[in-house]
Amino acid sequence: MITPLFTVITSVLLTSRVSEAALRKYNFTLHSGTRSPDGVQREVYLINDQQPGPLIDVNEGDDLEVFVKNDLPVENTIHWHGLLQRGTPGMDGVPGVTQNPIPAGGNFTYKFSVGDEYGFYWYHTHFRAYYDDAIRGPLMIHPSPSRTRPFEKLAQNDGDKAMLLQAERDAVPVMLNDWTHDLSDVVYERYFRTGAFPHCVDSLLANGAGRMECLPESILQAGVGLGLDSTASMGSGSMKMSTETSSMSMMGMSMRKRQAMTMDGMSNMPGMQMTSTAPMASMTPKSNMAPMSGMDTMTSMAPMSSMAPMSGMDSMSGMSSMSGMDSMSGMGSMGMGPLNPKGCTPPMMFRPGFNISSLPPPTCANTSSSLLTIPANNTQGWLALNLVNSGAVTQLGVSLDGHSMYIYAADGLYVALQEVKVLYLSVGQRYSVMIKLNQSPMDYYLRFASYPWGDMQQVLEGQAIVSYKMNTTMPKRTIEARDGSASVYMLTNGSAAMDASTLNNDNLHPFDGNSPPSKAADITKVFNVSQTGIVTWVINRDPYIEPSMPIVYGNASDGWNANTTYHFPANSTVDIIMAVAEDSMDKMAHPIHLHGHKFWYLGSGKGQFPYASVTDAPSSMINLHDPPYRDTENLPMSGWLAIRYVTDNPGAWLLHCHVQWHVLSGMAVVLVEGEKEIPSLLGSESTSKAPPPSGAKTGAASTHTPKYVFLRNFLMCIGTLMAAPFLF
Ligand SMILES: [Cu+2]
Repeated sequence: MITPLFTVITSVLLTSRVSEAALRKYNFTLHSGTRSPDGVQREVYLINDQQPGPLIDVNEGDDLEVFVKNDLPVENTIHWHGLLQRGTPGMDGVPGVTQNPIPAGGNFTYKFSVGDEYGFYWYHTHFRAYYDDAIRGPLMIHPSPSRTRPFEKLAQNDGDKAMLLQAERDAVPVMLNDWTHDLSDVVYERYFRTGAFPHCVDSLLANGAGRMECLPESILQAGVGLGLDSTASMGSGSMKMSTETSSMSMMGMSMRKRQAMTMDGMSNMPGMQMTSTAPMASMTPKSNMAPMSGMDTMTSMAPMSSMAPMSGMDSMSGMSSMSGMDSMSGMGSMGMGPLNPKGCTPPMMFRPGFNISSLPPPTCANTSSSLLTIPANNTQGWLALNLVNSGAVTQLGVSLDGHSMYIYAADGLYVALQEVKVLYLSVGQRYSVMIKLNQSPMDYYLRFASYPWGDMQQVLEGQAIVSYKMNTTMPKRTIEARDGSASVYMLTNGSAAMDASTLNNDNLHPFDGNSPPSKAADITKVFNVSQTGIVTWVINRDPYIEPSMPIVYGNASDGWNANTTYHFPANSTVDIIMAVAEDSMDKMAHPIHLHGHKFWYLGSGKGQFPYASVTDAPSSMINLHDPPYRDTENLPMSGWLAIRYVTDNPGAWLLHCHVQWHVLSGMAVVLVEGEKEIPSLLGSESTSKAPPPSGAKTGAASTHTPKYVFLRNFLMCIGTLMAAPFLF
């Protein structure tokens, strides 16, 4: 699975680090509070009074001990997203799989070593969807100095190299997430009761800061295509319209045969000043189509050759008469007609007896809450950001006005460097990016926008500000407006502006040369991913039901022999081929996350995977040579995804969709490996918890069938409503 040279290097590194390993201790208190992260007040769940939670900041090789006191009225766990928990299968923080939930008023101490893992991760509660209520935070493992960095090639000299390394050391964690004004329990109860999938959020936050920004009526009427017109009557530019038109390019996943992206993009174009406001329309005529996902069936749409980028929202008010969307009238049946005041297409499905009037009327009111400001000291040359999509449901496009981003790590690990203007993050994914601070000293928007996927869409953009540290004698220019600016690379609907380069997911080759075992897999599992009911989503046949006793406890657990639990022999190469079932009620994409492992992303594509195993597939379809190695990858809409991993980490590991409403509705399985070794690895920490501490009985009750979930949610909502007058 790993090249011999890599193994040797890793062994040397490990050996050299052992003496430096430190024990890092953190104390977390989970509690309720009231916050207005986007200008609208609501109850939030906080860690140490913070949203997001504290940064866990450790070095490669360190041991970590996190004491979690749960002062919330609900159960919780903390999962360390992307960390392998090698040798500590009881510390992964999944209720019913690796531990009992921490009861209200209870506590639990997580102890594990980060070993030879490094890079940017995040942690979040894995109980229900409570991370949407803000039980989440960033986790940074600083790599050993002896590791070679992919960005070192950006350095012209030793001084540059030192600046790059310092920028990496100072990298700013930026947690991006969608945000709703209701508690997650309320959102899920509404979904379960009405069947209306909650894809429509209220705002987008960066490190817990954002604002409500309502779209003009013209865009609401125009729909997800923004009403951009093929006649270029806006005269200010064009939207990048990939001929692929599929979710593939938008979701950062890709067809292996996709046309190579232009990585240098606009930055190499003569006369292209990043801060200029030169009309982009003059640059390159475009006839490609907008890469709006869910539009695979729309490739026959009339070309909208030069769709205007969003100029500032105000200037769009004259767009209502634009006819660009006329050719998209067929979208009505796909829910792509006018948008509601939140910028959303209407729900596609309801339970019998429910309809749009069953839902709270969508409203939007502008707020002026402050945005996250990231200081950038341009005397230091470079700024590094650690980006994560820590949201519930929204896939995000990200760009920084006027700057390229050099992607140097994906899901923590170093990758072959890519220069892009726009990158896409599925829920759960991380990217580390290096930014050269070579533009006019001023403020620049870091934009993050919901990009459409499947038939449920929302036009929504949030911003943070990257602010160059100023020499006081120099007048500071105001922030760049969107109006036709060549320095704005992404449109409000998450599309890349004309010729703005986007991340090529297939090219995230591991920088250390790590590659999968080349021989055929010992086990190939084919999982049909499907919506089998309005509120039932599954990975193969059956909805996942949280066991009342953790699966790591062995066959005493009610989940040990569940239909959604798979047992794999130790030290085997496993291929998992997931495909959206042809009879799935909805064919949307799913960000798939595997616990306990990084996996090699061998390939993805449209339709069903046409072979019995990856060995039978051509190399244009399956990459066994230098595939990306990560922990979260997209299963494309109406498509397939193939991953490979080696069962070298005894434990019970959840494989699930990271969309919170999907995993709550059953979209998960548990993969058990090395089962004979698990008991000896649980240690006193876990065994002392069996039987669970007093109060955890409610956790045991989390053996929730969907029906039970509904009942519990419903009762909680009623309880909340009844208690409301006393709470506020
Ligand atoms: Cu999903």
